[in-house]
Amino acid sequence: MKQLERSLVIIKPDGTVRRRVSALVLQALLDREYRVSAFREMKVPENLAERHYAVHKEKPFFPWLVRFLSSAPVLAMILEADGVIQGVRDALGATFVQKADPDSLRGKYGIWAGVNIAHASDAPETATKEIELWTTQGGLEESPDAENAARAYIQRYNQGDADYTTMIREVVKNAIEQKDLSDTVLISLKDLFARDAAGIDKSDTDTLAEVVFDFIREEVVRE
Ligand code: RTP
Ligand code: MG
Repeated sequence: MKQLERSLVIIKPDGTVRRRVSALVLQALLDREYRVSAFREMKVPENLAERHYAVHKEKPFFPWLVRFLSSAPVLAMILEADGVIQGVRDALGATFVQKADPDSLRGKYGIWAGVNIAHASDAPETATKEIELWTTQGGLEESPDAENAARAYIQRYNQGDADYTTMIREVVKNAIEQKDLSDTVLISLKDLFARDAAGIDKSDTDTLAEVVFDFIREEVVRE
């Protein structure tokens, strides 16, 4: 029997701490009829984040990217279907949030630039490598229960109308435009990332806020 194509997909910390947003992203992926063969909420150790993004090791943003992925829990999963690799990337949209189609998942829910709610494998060879890495080093396990775990996550968190995307984007955009690196910005980010973060430690949502604040600082200093 031909094995279905597989993709390693991660809802990054900025997605996962916004519980309803992550449930909506997950729902949108499952609506595309992908099979979920592994599903795990987890904190990413820095050495796993470094290995996951090893292709970007020489880039100036690499240390920031590793801190971002490790800041707060993520949802790591393996999705399976013919064409799943390109399909998930199409659903996510362009890497940089401002360049992503407004109807794509990054366009709807991404925060700013590379703070873009999700990762997805970009080719069959990288998918194989990433799945090997996350199953051997990240405790991600293939299981017949994975699909139910993903559906239970959606059921639990897709209620209500919590979506702080616009508010968080406004804070980031205003801070960059006004070169505002005051405590008020950091405090606002800490508040917003904690609002819909059921079950996630405040220290983790605070760390994510600090990582996003560092991104703002780099943007302001670069100009
Ligand atoms: P991903 O690997 O996370 O699925 O994203 P991608 O393929 O669309 O983009 P890639 O080029 O692989 O970049 C990996 C992640 O690094 C961050 N990034 N920041 N500051 C920057 O210039 C910059 N460039 C990339 C983003 O979080 C991006 O998703
Ligand atoms: Mg990539």
